[in-house]
Parts: sequence; C-alpha cells; structure tokens
Amino acid sequence: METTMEINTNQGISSPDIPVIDLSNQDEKLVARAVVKASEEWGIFQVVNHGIPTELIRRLQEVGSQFFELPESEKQAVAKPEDSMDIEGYMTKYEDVARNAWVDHLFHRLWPPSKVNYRFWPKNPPEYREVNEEYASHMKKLAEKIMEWLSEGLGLQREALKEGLGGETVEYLMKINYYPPCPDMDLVLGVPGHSDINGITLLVANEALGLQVFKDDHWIDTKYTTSGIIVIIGDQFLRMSNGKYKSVQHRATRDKEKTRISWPVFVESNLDHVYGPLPELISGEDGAPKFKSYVYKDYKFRKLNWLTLD
Ligand SMILES: O=C(O)CCC(=O)C(=O)O
Repeated sequence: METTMEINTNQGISSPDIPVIDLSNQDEKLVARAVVKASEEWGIFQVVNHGIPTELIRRLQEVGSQFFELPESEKQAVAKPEDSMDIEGYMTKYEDVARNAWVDHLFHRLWPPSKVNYRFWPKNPPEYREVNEEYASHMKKLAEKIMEWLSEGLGLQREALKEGLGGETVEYLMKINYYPPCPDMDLVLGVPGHSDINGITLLVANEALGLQVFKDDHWIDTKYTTSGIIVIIGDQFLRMSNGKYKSVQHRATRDKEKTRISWPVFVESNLDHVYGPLPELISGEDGAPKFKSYVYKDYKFRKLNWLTLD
C-alpha cells in the first residue's frame, strides 16, 4: 500500500500531536467539521469513543499477535504464493534493502464478501475468523460515516466519496505489520515514508509506539492509544477531492525492545475502477482538475514502480 519517499534519520520530533476527535460528541456538525479540518491540514487524525467495542479491538490484537507467534511452518499455511500477482497472504522477513525496511506482514481482504478468500485467513487461533468478521462490519460502518462527513466537507452529497471510490464494490483490505524489536534504531525502518495509495486507512496498533508523520518539514512521533483508531487519508481521496484533502506521508519505526504490531485496514477501489477528481468539483469556471483520472490498477502500478503520475 505504499511507495517510498526519501529516507533520512529515524528520529521524529514529539510535538504537536495529531488531532484527536471524540466521536461521542452529540454535536455531529462539530465532529464533521473537525474531521474535515484534520483531513485538510494533517491528512491524519485519531478518533476515540468511536463505538467499536474496546474488547473487540483487544481481541483483534490478541488473535493477530497469536498468529505471528506461531511456528514459522504454521504461518506458511497462509503464505502468499510465490507466483501470485495479488497482495494477499503472509510474507516473512520482507526485507527490502533498497528501502531500508524489515517487517513481516499478512494481507487479506475483509470486504466485500465476494472478494474474501479465507485461504489467506489464519485457521489458528480458531477465533481469528469470527473476530475479524466482526471487526470488518465495524470498519465498514466507521469508514462510511467518515466518508460522509468528508463528502459534505466538499459541499457534496454524503454518498459522493463512497460512490466515487466504487460504491458497493469498494474493498476493505486488512494488513497486519509485525515489527520485531530492533536494537539499532538508525539502521532499519519498519515501513519507510510513503503516502497510502488507497482512499482512507483505519489503523490500530499495539502499545509500542512508532508511527511518524511528516508535517512542516519534520517527522513527528504520533501519540495514540491502543483502542483509538488512526485515520489516514490516502492518494485516492487527495485526488478525488481535487487536492482539498491531504494524503499524508507517514512511516513506521521499530522499538528497541518491544515488538510493534499494527493493523491498518485499507479502504480502496477495486482494481478496474476508474477514479479521479469528483466531477462536481471540476465543473464550473474555477473547476479545473488538478489530477488525471486513472484506472486504480494503473495508478497502483505506476506509483509502486516510481513512474510519473499526472
Ligand atoms: O505500522 C504503522 O503504524 C504504519 C504502517 C503503514 O504505514 C503501512 O503498512 O502502510
């Protein structure tokens, strides 16, 4: 889900914090405005009191951690096949010297049901499937709510961004990043700096902090709680909003002593979907498109291969 930007030192600065938005606030207009402002100024924020049970998030983290703690031979049961052109499956020691990255990961689709391939969902621990299915339904509800607020923030109907992303064909892709402790923090990054290719990402992480965002020429350490959901605006929403929402550069460092684990869920178009600046934003006198439209798979291919993008 990423492309690399320049890697420099591994140190981030610790302030200011990314915006934190309390979704339990009864004043929905205020919440919506905060989401829009954070997406314009930061491209990342954390939502708390979001209605997803803390216990479910704890179980999601538990079953994911248990999977990564299994013997290698058991994890290989859901390995990404060597000849696969798709992203789903487990990959270990995904070492990328050029990008200075080292992380094990598992990818599998969560939604829509027609795109879910249980072959890549761990059978062990046995609760893995039930927990992830329940989490998927919460992810869909939360992502759709945020997309509604962001659509209205563009002066459009609340369905505009979801429809622009592909409506009911929109896909939810779970990734688990497993970063073992790393004694030499300057040598290796967990995931190098990048902006997400997709529309919006909803991420939870365990207690080992390590997510940094690039703002005002600095890498900033983000602070978050293990039950808050970090929302990251990706390239698709940057382009669909014709530049109003920011797709944030971010990266993951590794902890010296602790294992860091994160669970981003990427909300994205299906590969054949064509997307670009929403038509309502580029009509009228001042409405020139700032970006070209792309078939999502072509955009992905070009970005992952460092090709130019208009
Ligand atoms: O681990 C994190 O906090 C960020 C992960 C990430 O950016 C990615 O997997 O694309």
